[in-house]
Amino acid sequence: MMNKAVLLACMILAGCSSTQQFALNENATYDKPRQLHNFDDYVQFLKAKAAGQGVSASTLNRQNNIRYIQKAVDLDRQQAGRAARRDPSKPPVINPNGVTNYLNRVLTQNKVDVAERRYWEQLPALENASKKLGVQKSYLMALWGMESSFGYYQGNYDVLSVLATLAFDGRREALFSKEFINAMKMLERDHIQREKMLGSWAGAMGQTQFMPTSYLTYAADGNNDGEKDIWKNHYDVFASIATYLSTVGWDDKLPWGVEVTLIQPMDLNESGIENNKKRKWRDWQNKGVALKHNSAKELEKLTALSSQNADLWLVRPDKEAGRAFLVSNNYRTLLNWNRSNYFAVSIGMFADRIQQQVGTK
Ligand SMILES: [Ca+2]
Repeated sequence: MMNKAVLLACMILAGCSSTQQFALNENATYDKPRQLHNFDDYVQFLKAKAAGQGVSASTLNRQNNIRYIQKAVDLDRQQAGRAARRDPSKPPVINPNGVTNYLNRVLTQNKVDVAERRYWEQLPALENASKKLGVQKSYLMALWGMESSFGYYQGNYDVLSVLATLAFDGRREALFSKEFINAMKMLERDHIQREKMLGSWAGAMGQTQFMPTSYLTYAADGNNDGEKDIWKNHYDVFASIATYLSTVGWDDKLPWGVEVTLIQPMDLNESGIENNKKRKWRDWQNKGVALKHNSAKELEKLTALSSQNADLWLVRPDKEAGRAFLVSNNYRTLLNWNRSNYFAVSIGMFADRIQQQVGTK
């Protein structure tokens, strides 16, 4: 917004020391070369943008030792490289076992066993969040287990440093500079102290692995002590996960979905989670969609979906040759958390297995 334009608290550039802040508009761009000797200067540029969004000079000046973390750039490029490596002139190679391979890797029996133990340990905190916010306990467990291995892996990178580094690197500058500014807002509001503000190489924090923007939007105080502690307090961890899901549309009367089989060929265009592709169970059934497994558990889920007259979408992550799923809006909610079909299917199946193993929702 131009009327909130550049506001110079320090008018005479020659007189600016590093301890004085000037504020920059959110659309300001950095025009010096992205070379390591300019990194500290770039950090000042990001701080000036944070000042433009109301972060105080005292908060900004207290954040020293924001360092360039080469490892974060390497990991980010590795991730981008995997997506870009294929020859763009050739059609993408689809692995019909993509979902299965992914599930074999992330959803092991050991993980389900650990989830069962943790479930009983954390029952009061799970109950609290589940009842107050309307998300089944098994899904809170599944997200907690996948995101941080039940709180065990939270990452120990200095969050301001990795966010500044990834913004400076430039591949996703808009995203990471916004996260840097929101991390500064977290410090300004005293949600966390700098030395404890640790996270993954991409800046995801705590047992929920929230980015700063998600923290500011969805973190919740589950034990009513005035703090939203996603790092150490399980009441806050589960309340935060549940607040995220319920805010983006979770319905605890519905399961995520069921695995299906197509008894007659269906055009790939019928699948997808766009609004205009939703149908009721009867319509899908008439088009040749059937339950893949006729177990009591799958029948119970299908009954919940059909008796609620839920909108359902057909999802085929590995295209024609791969597995197919009929999913509720809850699945779309999981995609809001992480835009990967593999991830969303793994959370749904993990929740099902947790529920089955503990014998209760
Ligand atoms: Ca709390």
